[in-house]
Amino acid sequence: HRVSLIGAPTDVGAGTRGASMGPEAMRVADLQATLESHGVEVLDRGNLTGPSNPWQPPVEGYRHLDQVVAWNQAVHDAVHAELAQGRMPILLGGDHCLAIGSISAVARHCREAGKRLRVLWLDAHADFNTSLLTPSGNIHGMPVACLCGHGPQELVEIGGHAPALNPKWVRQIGIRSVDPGEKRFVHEMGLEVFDMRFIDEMGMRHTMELALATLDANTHLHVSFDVDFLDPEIAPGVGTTIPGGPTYREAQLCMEMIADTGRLASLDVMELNPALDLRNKTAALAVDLIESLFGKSTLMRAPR
Ligand code: DIR
Ligand code: MN
Ligand code: MN
Ligand code: MN
Repeated sequence: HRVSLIGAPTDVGAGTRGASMGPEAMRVADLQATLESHGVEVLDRGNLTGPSNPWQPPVEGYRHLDQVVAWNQAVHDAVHAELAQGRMPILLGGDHCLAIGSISAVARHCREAGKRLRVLWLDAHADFNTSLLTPSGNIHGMPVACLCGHGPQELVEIGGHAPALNPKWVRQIGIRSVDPGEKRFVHEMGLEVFDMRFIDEMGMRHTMELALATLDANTHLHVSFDVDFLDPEIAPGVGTTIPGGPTYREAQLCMEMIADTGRLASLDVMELNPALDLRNKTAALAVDLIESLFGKSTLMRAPR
């Protein structure tokens, strides 16, 4: 692997300030050296720049739409440039609205390179709101819908080709907070969601076997990791904590099974909020889990 770290220090899409400090917190938690210790070549491209957070109320169902578009355009260009050079981008967020820029770039690269795409969305939330469904206007609650073609034109068309994603390419894992209108829309669009009820009943192992089924040698696997996926007992440093998430062991297994596929080709690590963290422990946990994504395991073992 040749990895490029891209910092996107903004919280323009969120309802709580502080995710803008996420990239630096992951650097302080030693992300680069940790990956290098596993034989990964890492370039830190530094931070992207964009508009500051004006902290305004929503307009026609969107908060900070112009700022969100500017940041996503910057993310799109940066992520696509790394993929075009054969590198693996790791986007350090920043709030989860930036997955629109990141995943639209991944989808564009897959079209250009003739690859199949599979997106794993690890999150407490479905992020499938639209301006009409959203209770908050916060665009970090809308990226999956935008990527599937439901959102403002400026965001839906950011990769030049709309929609960026077919809902069939997406698997959501860990979901436990979906707004009422959003719930109907998830159902209507046929999104494949492995919610916490499913994980409780089937276990993380079976869940991941299903979510990772039908990958092949030509599949580009993108992981969009919202840190609020994790149980808040272990990961308090996020803006929207929802109880009842995966435990430390479940999260490790999830990451290790993704690593075993050998298909991981791009990654977002989003919504880490150092202003709400305790001595950077959520950042350290995120780095620990990223290590597992890159193949750290207790023993040498053959992938299943
Ligand atoms: C909620 C919260 N569904 C909203 N979304 C969050 O405002 O749309 N996503 N926090 O990560
Ligand atoms: Mn390309
Ligand atoms: Mn979330
Ligand atoms: Mn999210």
